[in-house]
Amino acid sequence: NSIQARILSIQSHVVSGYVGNRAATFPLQLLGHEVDVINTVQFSNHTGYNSVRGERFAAAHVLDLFAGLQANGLDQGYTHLLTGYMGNSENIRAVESIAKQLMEVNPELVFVVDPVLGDDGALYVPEELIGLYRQVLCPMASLITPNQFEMELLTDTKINSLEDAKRACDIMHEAGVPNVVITSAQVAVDRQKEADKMLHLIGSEYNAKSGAKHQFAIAFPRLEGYFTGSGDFFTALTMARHASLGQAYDGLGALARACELATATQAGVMKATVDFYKQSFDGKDVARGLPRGSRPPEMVRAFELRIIPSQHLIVAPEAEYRAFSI
Ligand code: PXL
Repeated sequence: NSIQARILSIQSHVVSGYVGNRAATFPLQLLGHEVDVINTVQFSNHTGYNSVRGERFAAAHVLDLFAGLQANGLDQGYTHLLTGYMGNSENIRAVESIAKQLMEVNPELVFVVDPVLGDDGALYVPEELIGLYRQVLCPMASLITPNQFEMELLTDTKINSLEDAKRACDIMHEAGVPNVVITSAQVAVDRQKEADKMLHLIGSEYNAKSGAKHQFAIAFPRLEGYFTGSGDFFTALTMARHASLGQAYDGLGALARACELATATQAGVMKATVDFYKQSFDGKDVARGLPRGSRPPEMVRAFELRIIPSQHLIVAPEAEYRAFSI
């Protein structure tokens, strides 16, 4: 963990609970990195609760904070820029502008983009964001972490197999992204083992200079639950591990190792979260059948990620998850 990143993270803030910056900052710091934080919204809680108070900040506010950093030279020295949920095109344009300015200061800047569009076949942002991620943000990114649905939208392909996933990763490499992680996919291998309830992370690391490429998958158990913020947490973990491993890998391999460690932590924290939920409700699933937004708040709360009680799993995950080449 000797390599320390200096990160600017532009994401949501919630007073209570763990999504956006509240899910990303702590693991990044715990793994030894410096994190500066710009909040795109300040909400009382995430949008999975029945009600939400607070406000979304205008893109001009985000740009104003960045201008304030510049005025004092505080924009100097960032090694990484991290962004998650944006929700509208103005925010994407603001982040594009900030990324460009930071890349002028540091041409080696690592830009990590979680292209948040939707999940399980449902888009939860305006459709125009697909093109903006595809044509504007992703081509500037060093690492992207879409889920299966988001990857299908970005590449305009359907992912039914590991082969499909590899081809989709190649499309993003051609668009200029060296590190691609499909955070969870349900592909043919999973369906053969339906009883096992396994999902796969699919990663692809490409060196445009040498043409070398490493494509891999990691199987992990699918847990039933109503998780929120798990994508934000996972992207932060992957980024933190990748930043630390950096120069320890001469050739390819750093992305796969970062994903192994991030998957191990994620699986542990998700299990701790489910266990807490079950313990809180005597093992009963009190939200069964209830759609997002109409679940009892005490139940939504019981499903907040157990990040703080599981901090030992961030520092040193207990399980081993192994990447295999595909
Ligand atoms: O990425 C999850 C997320 C981020 N930010 C806010 C949210 C959510 C999910 O509900 O409500 C404000």
